Amino acid sequence: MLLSILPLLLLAAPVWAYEGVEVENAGSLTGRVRLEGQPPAAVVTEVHKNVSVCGTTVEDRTFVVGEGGALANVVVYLAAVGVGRPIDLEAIGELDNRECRFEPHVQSLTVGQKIEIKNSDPVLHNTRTEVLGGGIGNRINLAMARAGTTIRKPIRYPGIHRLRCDAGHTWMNAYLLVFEHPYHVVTGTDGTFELDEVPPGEYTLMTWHEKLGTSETKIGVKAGELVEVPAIVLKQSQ
Ligand SMILES: [Cu+2]
Repeated sequence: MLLSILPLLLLAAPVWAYEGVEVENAGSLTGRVRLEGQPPAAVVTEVHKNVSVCGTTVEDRTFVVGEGGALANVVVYLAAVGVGRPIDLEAIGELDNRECRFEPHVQSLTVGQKIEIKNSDPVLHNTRTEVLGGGIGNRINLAMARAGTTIRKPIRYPGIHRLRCDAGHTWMNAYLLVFEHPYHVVTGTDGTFELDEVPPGEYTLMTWHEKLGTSETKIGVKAGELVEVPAIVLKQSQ
C-alpha cells in the first residue's frame, strides 16, 4: 500500500520552494520599460453579442504605450529567488469583468494568495484560464451570470495563465502570472517598476510581455542601495 502511494507523494512534493525571511540589509531596484518604435495599431473587434453592455466595437490592449514609449502591462520579476521577504498571504488580486473586458489586463500574484473574480456586468461572463508553456497551472473555470457577483479562488500553482471568456465574448482576454516568490510587479502607463526588500546578491531581472516575450538583464543588488536599472528597451519582431 505504502509503495503504491509513494510515487504520488514524490510527484506532489514541490520541486523548488521559496523561504520567506526578514531581509537584513535589503536593497531595491527601480527602472523603466520602453517600447522601441511605434506600436502596431490596436486590433478592433466588431461586437455582435450583448451590444448594450459591451458596445459595438472593442480595441485590444496588447500595446498600451505612454509618453516616450513607456510600456504598460509588462511583468517585471526576478528569476529563481529562493529566499527573501515573506509573501503577503493577505493580498488579494482582483479581476473584474466590466463592460465586457477583464480588468486589469495583466496582473501578477504569488502562490498562496487569492484572486477575487467579479462580474460587474448584467450579462453572463465565464472566466477560464489556459496555462501557457505547460505546467500544472492554476486552472479556473468560473461562470458568473449576475452583476455584483464575486468569488475568491486560491492561487496554488505558478505559471502563465491566459484568461478567456467563453460566454461569446471572443475578444475578452487577460493574463495572470503566478510566481513562487514575491519579487514581481506590473508596469503602469509610465512604464516604471520598483522591487523592494531584495536581499543583496546577483540577480537576473526578467520582463514578460504578452507579445514581446521575455527579456533578461543581469543586475547586482547591494545592501541598503536603490539600484537604478538601465532603461529596458523592448523591440518588436517583424
Ligand atoms: Cu464575457
